[in-house]
Amino acid sequence: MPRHAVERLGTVTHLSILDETGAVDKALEPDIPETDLLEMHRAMLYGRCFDERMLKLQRQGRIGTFAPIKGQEAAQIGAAAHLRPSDWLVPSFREIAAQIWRGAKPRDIWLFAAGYNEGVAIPEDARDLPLCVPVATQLLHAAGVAYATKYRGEDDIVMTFHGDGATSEGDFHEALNFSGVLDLPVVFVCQNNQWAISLPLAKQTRSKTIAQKAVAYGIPGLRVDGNDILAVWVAAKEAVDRARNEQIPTLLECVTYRMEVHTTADDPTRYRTEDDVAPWRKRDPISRFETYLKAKGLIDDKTLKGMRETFRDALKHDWQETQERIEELDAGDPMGIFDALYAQDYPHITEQKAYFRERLKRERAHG
Ligand SMILES: Cc1ncc(C[n+]2csc(CCOP(=O)(O)OP(=O)(O)O)c2C)c(N)n1
Repeated sequence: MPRHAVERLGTVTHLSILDETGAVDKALEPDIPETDLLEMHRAMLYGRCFDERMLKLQRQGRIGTFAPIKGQEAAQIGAAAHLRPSDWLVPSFREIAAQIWRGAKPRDIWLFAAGYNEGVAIPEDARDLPLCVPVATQLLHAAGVAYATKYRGEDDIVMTFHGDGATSEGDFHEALNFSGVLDLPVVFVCQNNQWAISLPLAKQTRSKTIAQKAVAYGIPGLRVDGNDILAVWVAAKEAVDRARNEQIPTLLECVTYRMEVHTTADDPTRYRTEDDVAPWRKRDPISRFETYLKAKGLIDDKTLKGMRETFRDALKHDWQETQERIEELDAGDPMGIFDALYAQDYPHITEQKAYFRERLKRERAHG
């Protein structure tokens, strides 16, 4: 026969366990210890409170621009929950909840957002890369880190995050191909939040799903309700175990929604309406998880109110400390940005330093 199917490409599955009313599919419900459920809930709620606080700080002119996470807490915590401290987190720029889960301090996040290099210094023992603004470049960093991990014979894995917009970048495709062909222990978590600034998903790709893009690279692709922490947890566990035990990368698409502005420099009323957003308010990842936890008798309204108050007080205290530090700090020499990021000089960094030093000199000479 001159034309025949070469291969059955398989089916992309969509997993949902906790629906938007908080009802659970008993057959699929994972057996997660109660303490872990509560810890994940705490991280999601704290992430939400932190995000709200950060938005206020930006609106008051105290910090610079940032990318809010509202609505995407389940996608981040459900995935990051499987990382061991020695695993690697390679974020984009919208993963504050995951970064805090890994140990990032509010003070450092705020110092960075206020423009101080001290906030972006990588602690000696951390295996978290700093946030990465050039869209999709972090995916190649993640593949490289995974390659190094494998080369060293370590059993640590890499988890990297990206948006739906990032899948239109060449770096995304190179990273998936490289990881697939070299059998790298990496999990690509796509937070498909339906928007890349003002560009809706329908204009981003003709593909029905993001997960199916994995098929082209011969790696597993999974799609989950990204606002369902249980579904994200189950799928991410599968992906992390596969990366660790079999050195097989996975593309995990979490279908979610960007409830807030793209960044604080954006005005979404110019390109989407309340009718677009309203259905997603009902799908909020935190309230549905709370319904589930209440049904299990693990939390009640009084506890929730207390948690919010505790977080609010802690954030107030943390901001006071950050402010005191800002007063002590001199914005200083812009060259310091290199010191915060690189442990040693590499030839291309030396070159960039020389270029930047010259440029600063020229700019200063011209006032
Ligand atoms: C290489 C590159 N091109 C363009 C931009 C400007 N930019 C910043 S965020 C963004 C959209 C990213 O969308 P997506 O990947 O879906 O992530 P989201 O912002 O929704 O989390 C663009 C185009 C950039 N930062 N880097």
